[in-house]
Amino acid sequence: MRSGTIAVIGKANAGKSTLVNVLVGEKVAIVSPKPQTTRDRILGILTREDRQLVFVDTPGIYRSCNELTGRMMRTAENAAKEVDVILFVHDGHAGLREDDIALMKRELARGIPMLIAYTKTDIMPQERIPEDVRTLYEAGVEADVVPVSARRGKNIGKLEEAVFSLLPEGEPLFPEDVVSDRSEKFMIAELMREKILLRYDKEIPHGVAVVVNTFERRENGTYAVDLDIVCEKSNHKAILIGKQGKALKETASFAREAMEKFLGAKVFLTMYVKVREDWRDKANLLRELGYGESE
Ligand SMILES: Nc1nc2c(ncn2[C@@H]2O[C@H](COP(=O)(O)OP(=O)(O)OP(=O)(O)O)[C@@H](O)[C@H]2O)c(=O)[nH]1
Ligand SMILES: [Mg+2]
Repeated sequence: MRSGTIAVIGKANAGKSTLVNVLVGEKVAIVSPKPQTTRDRILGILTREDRQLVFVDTPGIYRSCNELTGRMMRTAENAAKEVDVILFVHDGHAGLREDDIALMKRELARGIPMLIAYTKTDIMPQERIPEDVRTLYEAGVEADVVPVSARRGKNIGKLEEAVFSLLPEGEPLFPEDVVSDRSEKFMIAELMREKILLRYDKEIPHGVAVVVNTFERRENGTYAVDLDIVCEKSNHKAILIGKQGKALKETASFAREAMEKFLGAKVFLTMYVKVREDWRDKANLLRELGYGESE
């Protein structure tokens, strides 16, 4: 039996959460086309007869511009300590730049076995893959590169085997039926945030926090969910709600569908939009909204 933890790190929007979801085979982390989707460290756990791979999904590496992103960077930084393997996710489609190479070298310097998942190969010219692998080799990035497409499920088994081969012998850390360390209530809040990320632009989704006030399973098997959508400016509130509440109604309907799929039961969803002026820059509000400093 081999078991261990794998820090999944890389630039914002590289495709880390998508990759963790396909490796685990279940949705444990939300995904969106916008950078800074993941705000917390989330464990995604894959267990087979001979192995347990505990993936640590992290917020993407991004230039921090407020208290929230500062905390996100520290979360990513801390997650890469004391793991067995670092899985560096590189967005092949975005191109290989000097700063990508510098980031990879910085991670290699930790002295932890590292693999590079070169992802999004489904949307890029195939001849660029060996070219980039050669560039990495010539730049002295001493890590195996596994080209994958998380979206098409290509080479995922190969990536799993490459990770597996780097893990130490050991007993599982989690029961075999557990796929995440996060509660259903956490995922409900995240699914709401995912649909907001998809629906709204610019600063609006980045300035939203979702707080679940009620999450109850009723006797008939349905769920009652009541949540607050907290934004940072009153004009954001107006945009979130939209003309005659249309934007919010549509977003809520997508979120409810996703929640029902996740819980496998009918959901009754109610919500309020609240304003907490500039909450992303206020440590006390960050704590109140569930973004307190992690360990
Ligand atoms: N075509 C293609 N798109 C992908 C692939 N993997 C991820 N994406 C897309 O890339 C975008 C970002 O994916 P995420 O998984 O949220 O990226 P992330 O690295 O977790 O992003 P942050 O949490 O913001 O740091 C989404 O629109 C995904 O659908 C892939 O293999 N192929
Ligand atoms: Mg993510």
